[in-house]
Amino acid sequence: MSIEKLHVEVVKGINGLDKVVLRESRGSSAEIYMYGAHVTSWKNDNGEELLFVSNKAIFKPPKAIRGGIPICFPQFSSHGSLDQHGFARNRVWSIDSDPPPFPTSSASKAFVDLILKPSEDDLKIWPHSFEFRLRITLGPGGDLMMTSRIRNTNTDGKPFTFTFAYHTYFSVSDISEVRVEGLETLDYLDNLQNKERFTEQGDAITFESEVDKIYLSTPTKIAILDHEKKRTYVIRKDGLPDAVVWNPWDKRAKAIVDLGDDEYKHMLCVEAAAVEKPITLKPGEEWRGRQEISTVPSSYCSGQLDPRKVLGS
Ligand code: TA6
Repeated sequence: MSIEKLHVEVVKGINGLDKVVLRESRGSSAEIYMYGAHVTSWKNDNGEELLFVSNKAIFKPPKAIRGGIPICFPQFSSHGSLDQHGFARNRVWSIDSDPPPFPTSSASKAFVDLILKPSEDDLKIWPHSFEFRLRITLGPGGDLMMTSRIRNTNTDGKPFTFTFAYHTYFSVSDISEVRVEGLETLDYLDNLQNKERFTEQGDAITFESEVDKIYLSTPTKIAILDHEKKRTYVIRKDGLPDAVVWNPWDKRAKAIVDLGDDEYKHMLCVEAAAVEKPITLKPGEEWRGRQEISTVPSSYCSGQLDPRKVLGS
């Protein structure tokens, strides 16, 4: 295998769909379907899968893939007139062979640039010209970085407005044993209570029933502590003030056709997002939203994981 192919390769995935495989020398890897620019796998140096993808996921357009990292654009959830989560997750993206330069170039050779432009049909449901460029990079330490650059290319002089999320499904050993740190005491909109606004109480976020909340004005760093795996996911984000936390729990999981009845136990969505304050771009303007996810081993400290060690670093 050539050096380039070792780091970036386009192969056929499920149902003959094209996917890009990124590999780093130490053994980590990531897989991205061109359908949706959808990250469906992110593995560490030991080959352990870090993202949840349902056993019942349907890899067939127009259904979005259940799990991994769907891109929600130009609409998050039902916050608008488009179908749930917009259309970027169920369009076939292209390789962007000549992307405009990034201000900082990464040391990694394992990256891919993808682009989505609206089709004639897209313009009928969302009448705005745009260029959505997405760079996905696997860092030398196995961290996964995603940078979205969205530009208004309207020639009619009109601005457009959108909401956005990286709808990341993290793989967890047991949802009941997981804590999220960094969102405590923040305000959130509760999707299970007519999107009403509440303030989070208590120390950390733990899970014992369905959760579907949009935390507002969140810090740039959030941690998911998986006690059983002794693993902590760290999410760093930029340009994305909100953080959505979702787990469907047992009843709702049963109503989702492409999710196994018990699979909710092994997934947690923590989604870097811009929802409460939609983004408006004038023609020629560009928005940038970035998420970086990584893992650190976490150990017990008098019976509890010590989040300060994680969030303080
Ligand atoms: O991000 C949370 C959410 O908007 C939930 O309300 C839930 O419906 C979930 O996304 C999954 O949406 P999907 O359209 O992929 O079934």
